[in-house]
Amino acid sequence: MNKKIKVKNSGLIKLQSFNDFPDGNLVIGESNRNVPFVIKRFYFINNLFNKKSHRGHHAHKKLEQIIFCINGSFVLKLDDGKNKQRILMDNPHYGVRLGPKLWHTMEKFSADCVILVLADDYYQESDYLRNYDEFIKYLNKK
Ligand code: T46
Repeated sequence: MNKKIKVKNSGLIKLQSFNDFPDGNLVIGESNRNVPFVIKRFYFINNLFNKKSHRGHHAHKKLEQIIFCINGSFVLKLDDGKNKQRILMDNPHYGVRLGPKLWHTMEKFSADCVILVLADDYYQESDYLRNYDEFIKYLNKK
């Protein structure tokens, strides 16, 4: 995993962990501590058996999220309208902040990949920018 994030409205979140090898790892996130908001919603994505799957392809207007790959791996592509970055998500101890106005795409999933996302708000379709041109226009609005 590349630990230097150069796009805006992002950053790395390190979770606390206890390694009890060979009896497992315990990995912890807490609202307003290592997770920089109060978690109102979480969702996970699994069963990524189609190697050609692409997910994401959108940005959010206001939503704050942290994305983790808690098993397997995938490639997260970020684009703040100026800078682009690809991050290999293969370390369950690190999450990536998906702040507002950050176009994101997920691809190249391993079959055992499990993605966990923490969000600071409930689902609202009106918060999504699902068209790239609309996203660029939204960035230049204010
Ligand atoms: C994101 C990336 C990382 C709901 O009804 N409630 C929900 O909480 C979510 C997350 C989705 N949905 C519905 C909306 C769509 O009809 O589930 C369907 C699939 O969602 P979407 O195509 O947006 O899934 P992804 O994987 O492209 O994006 C998801 C999140 O939606 C998005 O916020 O940032 O994961």
